Amino acid sequence: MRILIFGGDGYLGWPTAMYFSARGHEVHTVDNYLRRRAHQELHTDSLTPILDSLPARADAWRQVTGYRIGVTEGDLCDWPTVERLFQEFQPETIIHYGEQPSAPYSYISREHAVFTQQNNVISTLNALWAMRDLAPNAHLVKLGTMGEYGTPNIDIEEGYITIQHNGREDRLPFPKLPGSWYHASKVHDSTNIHLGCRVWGLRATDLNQGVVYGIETDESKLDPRFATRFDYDEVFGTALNRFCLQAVIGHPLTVYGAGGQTRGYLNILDTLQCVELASVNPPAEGEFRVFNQFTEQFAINELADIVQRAGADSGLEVTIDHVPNPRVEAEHHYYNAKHSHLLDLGLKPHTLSETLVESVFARIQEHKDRVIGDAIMPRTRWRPLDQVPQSISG
Ligand code: NAD
Ligand code: USQ
Repeated sequence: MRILIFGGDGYLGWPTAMYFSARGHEVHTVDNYLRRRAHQELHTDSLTPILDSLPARADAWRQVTGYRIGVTEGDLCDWPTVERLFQEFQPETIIHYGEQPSAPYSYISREHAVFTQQNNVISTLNALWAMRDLAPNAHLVKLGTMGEYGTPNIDIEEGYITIQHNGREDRLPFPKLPGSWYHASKVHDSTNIHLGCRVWGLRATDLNQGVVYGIETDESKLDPRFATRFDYDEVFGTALNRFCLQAVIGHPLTVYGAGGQTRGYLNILDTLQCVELASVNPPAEGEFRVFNQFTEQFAINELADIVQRAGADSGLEVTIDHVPNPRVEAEHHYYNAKHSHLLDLGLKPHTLSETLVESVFARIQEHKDRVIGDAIMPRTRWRPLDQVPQSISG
């Protein structure tokens, strides 16, 4: 397949580019280094050293493996860039990771909220228009998020729910209750992609992904220059990755609030499997498919306990702190999200275990001297302290 990867310099995009390239696909990546610039803005950095640019990464990959990964350094919000890419590369599959992915980043200021929604919504709209005019049979594999659904007090279905109302029945998009300006940008994307499928007959799969953890893939292990980024700071680091790093450097685990917040999680290896399964099994013309992409669900307290036990096995003394929650979110809630579509296509999940956490510890140990300690504690709040009511229900 000719696969165009939006956001190919990112945590997930770079391993995906190597994964498909190693399997003989023709891969072209696009990135404007938004993520690298955001880290400069916040004085943070990836724990793992990564090469200076996407062309440098692609060169190293070609030297070692003989495979070529194409690169465009450009902004997906810039229509001429997107138009040229589609004209020249003629993609059969577009894997769209190229968005601003952090909920805290979208709360830093009004400008950050506006930027997040502009960047994410416009990049996706450009992809839809490019598909309509230049690649109408291509398949858009779009990274959405489980956080689009929020935490409703009913089971979460995969994208659609059948509703009976006043004696009539319909299958409709599952209700969305995003918890951040970032998560809301993904809801807007989903609405727009669905519209493109209904009106223009486009093919798309929305992968509502849970929180990803892990540092290594089969390809990244081949050479230190193939490492993907690994972030642990309060803005870009995600729960389990942050806890693993905190355990290694002797920082108390930062459980936000009561720790009953439950989310879907998956290993980075399973992101690669899922994206491949979606890509090689495209939807029909006009079909907007939604897959919930995670393998297990955990409450934050459970993750902290797993990391603490893995720490004990590795000789690390791990303590757990309940820090005041900087977010506005339910801390005790019902959560049962369906996730069978990818399993039906053949997904073989890597489940979370203490052994797996210990292997992440080992990789973190290697780069421990690069940790920026004051980037760990949460500072970005969903609302100013003086506006927080005595009790928050969710
Ligand atoms: P990332 O920030 O590492 O990767 C996104 C890449 O896209 C970055 O390299 C960034 O520079 C690039 N990008 C952003 N806007 C761009 C634009 N306008 N033009 C060109 N390039 C642009 O993030 P990630 O963790 O790899 O996430 C990838 C995708 O998966 C995101 O859409 C994110 O919302 C989604 N996702 C991530 C997770 C997770 O836990 N990491 C979970 C669910 C969904
Ligand atoms: N949390 C803690 N302590 C921490 C960090 C987070 O308790 O140190 C809690 C948060 O309060 C939240 C949960 O862990 O309840 C998840 O937070 P997160 O920062 O790991 O993940 P989130 O902000 O939801 O965003 C991440 C990715 C995003 C993706 C999303 C998937 O950054 O790109 O869309 O996970 S999901 O959560 O399923 O929507």
